[in-house]
Amino acid sequence: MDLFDDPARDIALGDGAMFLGAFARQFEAKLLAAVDAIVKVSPLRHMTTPGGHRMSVAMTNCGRLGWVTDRAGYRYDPIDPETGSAWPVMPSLFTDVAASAAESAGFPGFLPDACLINRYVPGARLTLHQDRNEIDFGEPIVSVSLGLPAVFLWGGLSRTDRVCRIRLTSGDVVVWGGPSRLALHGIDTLRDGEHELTGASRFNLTFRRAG
Ligand code: MD3
Ligand code: FE
Repeated sequence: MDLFDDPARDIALGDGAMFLGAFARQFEAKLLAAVDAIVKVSPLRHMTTPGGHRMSVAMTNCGRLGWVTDRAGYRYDPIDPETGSAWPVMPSLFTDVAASAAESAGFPGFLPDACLINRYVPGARLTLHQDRNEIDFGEPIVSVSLGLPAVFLWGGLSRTDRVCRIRLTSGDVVVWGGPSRLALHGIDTLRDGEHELTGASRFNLTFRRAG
């Protein structure tokens, strides 16, 4: 049996990167209800990269800071540029799930101030990149997958490293800290499918200490 097919399993993916299989499975419905409430205030939108490309992933944020991109660059901003107001407050369930996942992976005391909400529909993808807009690379990043499965691309620290493919399903959590914090990563083109809670879509919550 493939290790990744076991529904509840923790696997070290790399130095500081920990896969917590099904860690958030019991909170799926509540997490998605909170996402629904957030997108009513700060809607999902397709942002533009500094190079002028429209992202296939639709995004919004909650928490004190939100990740945004436009022709001027990538950054964290306390104001949603679409609404002109602060991002919705981060629900305590989000903070609690992120902090307990981080602690399970060996990073106690994680207190996220930014949650990026990504929505993928079939055909959407996220090309290999590094996350380097945060102030302190010593802080881990926690990601929670919800809805349709996706293939996560895990590229190592150099563009010449080979890329591993890891299937992420609803409720899976991955914590990226230590040397893995600056690894290249992405999401392969989402395949068609139907999930009982999200229909033909996948959500990813990415928790960060951004500023
Ligand atoms: C590995 N999101 O928003 S989460 C992103 O599923 C992003 O939406 C993907 O990459 C998604 O920037 C992947 C997993 C993830 C997030 C941050 C990382 C993996 C990471 C930072 C360093 C290494
Ligand atoms: Fe990323």
